[in-house]
Amino acid sequence: MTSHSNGNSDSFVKMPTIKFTKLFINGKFVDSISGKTFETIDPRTEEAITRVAEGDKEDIDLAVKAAREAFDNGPWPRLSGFDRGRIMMKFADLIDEHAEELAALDTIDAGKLFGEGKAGIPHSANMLRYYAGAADKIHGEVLKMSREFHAYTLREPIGVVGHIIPWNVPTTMFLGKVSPALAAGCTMVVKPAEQTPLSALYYAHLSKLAGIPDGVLNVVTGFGPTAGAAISSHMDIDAVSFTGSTEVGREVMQAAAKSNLKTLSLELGGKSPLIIFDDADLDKAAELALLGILHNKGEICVASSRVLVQEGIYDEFVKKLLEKKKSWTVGDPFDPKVRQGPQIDKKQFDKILSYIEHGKREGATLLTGGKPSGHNKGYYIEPTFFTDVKEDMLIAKDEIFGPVMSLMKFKTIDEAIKKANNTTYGLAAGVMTKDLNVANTVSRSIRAGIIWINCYFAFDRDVPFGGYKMSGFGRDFGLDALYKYLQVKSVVTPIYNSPW
Ligand code: TXE
Repeated sequence: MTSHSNGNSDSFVKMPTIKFTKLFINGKFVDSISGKTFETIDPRTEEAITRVAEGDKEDIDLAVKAAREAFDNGPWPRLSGFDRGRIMMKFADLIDEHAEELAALDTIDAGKLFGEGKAGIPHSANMLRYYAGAADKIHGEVLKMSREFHAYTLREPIGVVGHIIPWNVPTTMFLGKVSPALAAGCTMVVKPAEQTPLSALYYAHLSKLAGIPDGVLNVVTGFGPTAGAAISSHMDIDAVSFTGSTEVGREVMQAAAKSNLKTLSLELGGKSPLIIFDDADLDKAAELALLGILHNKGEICVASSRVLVQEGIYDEFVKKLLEKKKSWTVGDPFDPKVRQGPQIDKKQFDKILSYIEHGKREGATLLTGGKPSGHNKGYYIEPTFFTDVKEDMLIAKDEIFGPVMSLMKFKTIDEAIKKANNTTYGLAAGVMTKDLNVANTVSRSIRAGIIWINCYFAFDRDVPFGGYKMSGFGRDFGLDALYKYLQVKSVVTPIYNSPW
């Protein structure tokens, strides 16, 4: 890495050297068949970092061919789970060794906080270790059937997997999808988001160094409607794991249905409620509400974008929230003092600002923020909080995917539950109260894939994560994610003259 100032602020940035910009197919970095490339933009400066190979349908075909060959005839699915696990452990160690460089790539490509990435990437590498430990514990069952027959089940890798991933947390997404599929013995094609191709290509390089055989893990950079769509409609891909918008999730599902009925898991958007009751620890509640919407600049599917506060503490809570916001700094994500970097790109920046304008027009009260955060360059937006938000306002219904909080008041637990469930989404929810009964009642009543009681963003690799309702189906993380890359085969055999 080379160090220099970015000229945009007084912070000192560590620019990574860009080493990998080509498609990774069958263990080699190659140009796209068309020879086309596209720019990847630094959201801090709005300038191109580099050009990356633009994969299209023909490149996806090549990558799938390599993955199919590696699955049908290669060693990876045939290795013992233990040996697959050893290679995955090596991959994880290499990631640890390169954490700083990888974190810097996610900072320039996605605007992620460098300090958080440096600490978080080894944590994400543990995903590989977690599933490596599970790789030799993939068992079927023995079934007694009847006196004349007995049966057992095998859990077999599902085959060639397509991972279509978004830009908001490039490393977590890459490792979260790839790790369980590798442990299961699958081979795969990953299409990173066009906004964030750089760390994915670096992970591909490290996978090769770790000893993952050629063809097992392919990375094709490119755009959604071309390379992405070629994955969802491919006749030789057995399963797709997609994270992204609900609209594209729907298209992926249609393409899967129209092609080979591949199995799917879809992790889509959210409009998650954080419910704060009168008896909650107010300080902590304000802290979590702030973090819940501003972490990763609100570009996080589980962001607590709807904060429901019980009327008895509402005014005091709002005061605390504003107090805490004072120490929240927006700026260059390499600067260790900064808590919030730039939005991913111009499209997202404009989308967020247009929702803010909508909120004002719809009659919500702008408590703070509401505009770009005054940097000369870069897609920076002020933390924005609205009060007097009504359930039917667009800012209370749509996923904004930015630092925009909608505050609402409630009187009773029933009203809180009703409001919390008044969404087409169902990804996450938080509840803050000292009353265990209230916490448990709310947890059971809310239709969402993860409920946090007196905490928020408490994720770990062993906790399954995914949506209810239009937030999708299927789970990432935990053993549930491993099982989605496995399929069950029942084997039946006769027993002659059994006395039992
Ligand atoms: O998502 P897309 P975008 C939400 C969030 C955000 C909105 C739009 O609200 O503002 O979606 O973001 C690939 N066939 N989330 O436009 O388009 C694409 O190349 C196959 C929530 O970036 O869904 C990328 O790799 N693939 C979300 C991936 O899909 C296609 C995270 C996601 O891009 C495709 C991101 C197609 N036709 C956005 N079109 C979350 N759940 O965390 C695009 N892609």
